[in-house]
Amino acid sequence: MRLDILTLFPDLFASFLEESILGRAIKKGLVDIRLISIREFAKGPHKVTDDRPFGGGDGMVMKAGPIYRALESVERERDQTLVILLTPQGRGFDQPTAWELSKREHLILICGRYEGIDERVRTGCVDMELSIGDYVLSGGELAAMVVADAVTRLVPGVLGGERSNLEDSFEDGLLEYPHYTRPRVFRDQEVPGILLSGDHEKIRVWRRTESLRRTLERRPDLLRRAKLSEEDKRILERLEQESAKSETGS
Ligand code: 6GU
Repeated sequence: MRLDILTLFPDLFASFLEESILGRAIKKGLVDIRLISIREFAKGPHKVTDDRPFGGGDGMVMKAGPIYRALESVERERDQTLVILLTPQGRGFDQPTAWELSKREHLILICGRYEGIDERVRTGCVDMELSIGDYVLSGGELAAMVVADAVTRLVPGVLGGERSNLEDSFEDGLLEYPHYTRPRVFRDQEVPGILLSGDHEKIRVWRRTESLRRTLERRPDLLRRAKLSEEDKRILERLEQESAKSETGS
């Protein structure tokens, strides 16, 4: 997969791209990530990339010209290139969207600054607008890293022999069960006995139960969309009865 990131702050990406899973994926040649500095496509001795808004008001607006020229400098894969603008006004980025994007050969991510970007960037060259949540970031750079990370780990081969991404939270629409490693007792807190029992079937049921319990307690909204088996539904019924009981104090 090819990923081109258009930004005013390319240096922000350096350590992110070197570290861990993404860094290895780049070294293995599974993903090719390039940073394009929008400023290099600005004109004049001062390389100005923003200007005052028509109609007046506070704040500056990113000019369309440098972004258009930066985009035109990126070679496209026919029918496979998707141009994405990171903006709080975009559609919410989630795991199904990450899967959808992971199937493309080429993504171009444009990092806008929060205050604004000339509307003609949206209307003239953007295929999709994405937001990573309902809060304000000063620029799209952190959002671009979030999207790059979530998408590239779904590219075949990137996760290698590690746990499959199908086990992750959100892949089946549930939160993950609790994890433990050595030591068995840590500051008076013990690992649940079942995990030491060696009984794989019991461990599987325990994990599924805890996964469902967490989702029920913390993100009941996810349960409505989750893929639930008949076993899951039985477990959930029991968990709901338990919590009803503890609420009435009986
Ligand atoms: Cl994509 N950009 C900015 N500036 N703020 C955000 C965002 C994006 N997503 C959530 N907040």
